[in-house]
Formats: sequence, structure tokens, C-alpha cells
Amino acid sequence: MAKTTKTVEEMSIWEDAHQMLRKAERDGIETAWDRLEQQTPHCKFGESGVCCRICTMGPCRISKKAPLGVCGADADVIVARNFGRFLAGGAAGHSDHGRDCIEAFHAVAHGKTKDYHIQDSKKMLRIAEELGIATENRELLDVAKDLADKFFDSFGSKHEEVCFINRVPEKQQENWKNLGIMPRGVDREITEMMHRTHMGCDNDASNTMLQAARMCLGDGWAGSMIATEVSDILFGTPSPRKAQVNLGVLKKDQVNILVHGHNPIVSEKILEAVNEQELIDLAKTKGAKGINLAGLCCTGNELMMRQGIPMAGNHLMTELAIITGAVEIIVVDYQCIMPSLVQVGNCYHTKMITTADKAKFTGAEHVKFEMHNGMEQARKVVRMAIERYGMRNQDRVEIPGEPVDIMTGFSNEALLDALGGSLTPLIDAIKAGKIRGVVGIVGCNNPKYKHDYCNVNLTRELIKKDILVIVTGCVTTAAGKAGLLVPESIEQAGPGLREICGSLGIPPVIHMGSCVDNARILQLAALLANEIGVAISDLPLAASSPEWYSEKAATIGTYAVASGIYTHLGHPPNITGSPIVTNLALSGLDDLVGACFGIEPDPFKAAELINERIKAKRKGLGLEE
Ligand code: CUV
Ligand code: SF4
Repeated sequence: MAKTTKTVEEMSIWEDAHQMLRKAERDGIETAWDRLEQQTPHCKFGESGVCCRICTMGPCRISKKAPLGVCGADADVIVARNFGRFLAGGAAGHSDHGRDCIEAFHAVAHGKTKDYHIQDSKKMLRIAEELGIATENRELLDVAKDLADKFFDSFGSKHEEVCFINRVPEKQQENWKNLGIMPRGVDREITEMMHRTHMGCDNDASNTMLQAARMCLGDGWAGSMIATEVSDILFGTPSPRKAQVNLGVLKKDQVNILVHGHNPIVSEKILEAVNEQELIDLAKTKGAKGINLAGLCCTGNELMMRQGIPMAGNHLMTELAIITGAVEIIVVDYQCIMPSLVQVGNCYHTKMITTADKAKFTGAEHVKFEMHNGMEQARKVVRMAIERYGMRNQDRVEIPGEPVDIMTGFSNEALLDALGGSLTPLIDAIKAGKIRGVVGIVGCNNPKYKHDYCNVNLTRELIKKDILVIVTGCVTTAAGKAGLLVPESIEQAGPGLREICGSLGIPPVIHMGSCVDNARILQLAALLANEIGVAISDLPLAASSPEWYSEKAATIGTYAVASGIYTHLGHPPNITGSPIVTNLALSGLDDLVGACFGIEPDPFKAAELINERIKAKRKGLGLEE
């Protein structure tokens, strides 16, 4: 097998990663970096999006010699269709996760599970009222039944538009109606996207992209937003707390269980099980000092936000976590889980446990989690981990370094609390130029970049410029490891941001959760816009996903732009083969929705790009740049 020619220092900025990449080399284990090199150079047709496999008259690929597919589709049509379907994958991922949350909520409401409960009834009642459901003199579970139905309705097409559109500022709503991109139903928009991109349907690139925007808005303002709100109702609304990050959170003398994926429905139950005395005692009889639970990727974010559970690493750390040789079991639900984890696990004693029928992995063991048996299955998984502790070869265990402290738990509710109950202090700080703007840095890792180099440097550059940064997804771990998620990091911020965050006792980089929790950022943007009385696109806001890789990340970027938030990406999606789609993304959308994409791989230049945008928006509001 071909190994990468990169040095470990070129692969990642982190010491814990370097150490594990060296161990991988010694242990003869292949990683994503090696396979990237085997796959390079990538197919140019695929990379620019001009390869069409939508029907069997093809596949067709567009070149100077052959500018049209067999059916006559040109590069613009082919790119638009491919990109539309790419975004549909992301919208489906978030939204189907949201649906699973509603199913759990529905089961609770109808008394069909003893394993899940309403933890934040206050929030549930608040949302019920917000969505026009009567709450007075009613049993809590009756309200829950109605609310669950209301959420389900947003998925089909019974209604004109999805719920939570009520949160969108008037001007944006007008804009979406005029453009015909008001999302009607989460599933409906995804289905229509697939329909339109069937051979012989929507053969006008711009028109296809408008549907893409509508579908992504359905994800942001319904699929993802419902996932977030229901998770808060079932597992508690996050509030500020301490946690730790990096591979140092694994413990040499304990049973180590990693949770990976996205949905807290599985990981919250595993957490409960590892805290049961009976199971802790069982672990002790096997010679372990206890049971240690740590997270990876977004389900790690969910547990960290609500429960302060430590985070072992982000996307590119998932293989490396197993290479420590100290992981008994990795429990997964779905999304962003590399199939290679099974292979890497086989080189040690690490077993992957799958929990969802929609995400099975060959070579893993399946322990199906359902609403009625979540707790029982969680105990079963923890017992399996305890059994495997005896199979661990301690001579092959190497756990790098010391964990880094972070502060997490900033839901909008918590942020408002920190601000003393209203957004006014934040708005005043923005007006005074002490906080010049707010930027959400979100998303993934990608082995095409030096791991976390862009994520960390962009974050640092922005806070220097008095821009408040909100992180979610895999950028969280990057910012955390860099020491940016603690109040002390105000030292690295500009003077205005340092003053404001210092007086509030919060970090200049705020952790708001997982990828679906980007909906929290949307909501915050809407609250700010409504409070000031402008459109979201008028605000000094931006978003960025410097090292993104997934369909979901592109969907998030698209709903951010369609909602009026300028969005930076480290590299373009596979659309560059179409001038129409590329121009629309890079500038055309600005005229339509008041925001567009910007592409820049260098984090320092990207910070400039974002800063220019913030300056322009401040100027537009009559504020000093
Ligand atoms: Ni959902 S989508 S790699 S885990 S952020 Fe991490 Fe976040 Fe990207 Fe995946
Ligand atoms: Fe080729 Fe058209 Fe079929 Fe695509 S839809 S594979 S371009 S014939």
C-alpha cells in the first residue's frame, strides 16, 4: 500500500495527531492521508462537476471536443443538477436526523417509551406557544403530542411553509416569497430537487439553483432547527460548563468508550449507562479503574454542550483515536463515520458498534437502538466494552499529551443569560464598534488541508479584529485545542472584544454546538435583525467553513447565504465547470438574497475577505467601519 509522502507536520498542526500518525506508521496502519494520495490526482471532470451519470444514454462528460451530453445537456445544466443533488444529500442528512428526534419526542408524548423524557418542559411550552399551540390548563404530554405533530407537518407538504418561518425577519420572508424560494416542506423540497434533476426536467441552471436554495432553507429553518429544539426539550437546553479536548482525554487504566456520529438519542443513553454503579463495579472486577466516555465529531459536540463530556477529537482525529490502542468500543449512529474505522479497529481490539438500521458497517456489530429499548441496549454496549478491556494489549497503548480545558454550552438561551436577559448589550457593543461583527466558523476537516490550520488561524485572525466568533461542528475541537474556548483567550482578542467578553466572563470564541445547531446561529441572526429592525443581510455577520468536506456542510453554507449571510469556503464545491453556477455562487446571489459565497484557501486572506464584508455591512448601517 502506498503511504503519503507528507511529513506528519504537513498533515496536521497538532502534537497529539503527530504522535498518532507516527504510531500509525510503526503499526503499519493506513489513514485518510495515505488514501488521499492514492486517489490523487482526482478526476478533473468530477472535480469541475461536468460528469453526468443521471441516465444510461451516458455517462457523459463535457469537454471542448464534446460540449453537450447525449441528451443535449450542457455544462451549466449538468453542474447545476449535480450540485442540486449534492445539496439534497446534506439536507436529507440533517433533516432525517431531525425526524428521528421528533419520533423520540412523539414516543415520549404518547407514553411509548420509559427511556426518554421531557427534560426542559419550560422550553417545550415556550415553543408550543410560539407555534400557536394552546398550553393553558393542559397536560404537558397533551401539548407535547400536538407539538410533535406540528413538527412532523413541517416535513410533508400539508402546509404552505415550514414551521419556524415565524422567526425569519419580515424582509427576508418577502425576499423569499418574491423569489419563490419559501420552503414548503422539508421532504417536499428534497423530493422536488430529485425530481427536477431527473433527466429531462429542470434544464435551466439558475432555476435549478433556486430550488436548491429553497431546499436548503427547509433544512436550516426546519430540519436542523427542529433537531436542535427537540434535542433541547428531550436532553436539556445547554448552559455554560467546562469540558476538555484532545486525545489526552482517553484513560490508560479505564475502559474507554467513544461515541461518534450525530444524534444524542444514542449517546445520551450510553452516558447514562456508564454512570451506573453496577456497570462501574463490573469494570472494576475486570481490573479497570472505571469507565471513561469521550466524544468524536458532532455527537461529541452534543454531549459536550449539555453534559460536559470530553471531546477526543474532530473528523480527522477519528482514525487516530483508535490508533491509541486504548479504545474498547466506538459506538456510532450516523454521518461522517469513516468506514475505515472498522479496519483500523481490527488492527487493535477496538470494535465498532452500529446502532441505526440506516447506517450499518460491514465488520461492525449491530445493536439496534429503538425508542422502547434505548437504555437496555446502552447497557449491553457498555458491558461489551467492559468485556473487551481484557483483550486490550497495554504494551500497544499510547495516549498522547494532556487535555486542554474549554468552556462550552452557549445555547442562545445561555447567551442571553450571559448578556443579562436581552440582546441590547450585544447590539450596543456592535454599534459602538467594540464588537465589529459576528462570524460563525463551522464544519469539518479535509485531508486536502493541513488539519485544523485554517480553522484555527481564521478564528485567531477574526478575534484580533474585534469580531466575535461562534464555532460549531469540528471547528469546535480545533478552537478548543488551540486554547481559544476559555475566557482567558481574550488576551488574543482585539481591545473591544477583550473588554466586552472580559466583563461578561465569556470567551471571545463561543461554542454553540453541533452541525444541526447552526440553526442556533440562524436564530441568533434573526433575533438581532428583528431587534434592530433590518434584514439579516444588513447585519455585520458572516459564516465560514474553511476545511469543509461533506454534503451537509455545503447545504449549511447554502442556507446561510440564502438567509442573507455571506459565507466563506476554503475551496469551491464541484461546480467550477459551469460559468453560470459559479458566477451565481460568487456574486449573482448577492443581488438576489443579499449574500454570496467567497472562496479562499488561505486563512489570513480569508480573514481579510470577511473583514471587508463586515466593514461594508457596518457602513451600510451607518456605523463606523
Ligand atoms: Ni456534523 S459534517 S465532519 S461531524 S463538522 Fe465534522 Fe460535524 Fe463536518 Fe461531519
Ligand atoms: Fe448524458 Fe444527458 Fe444522460 Fe446526463 S442526462 S448522462 S448528460 S444523456
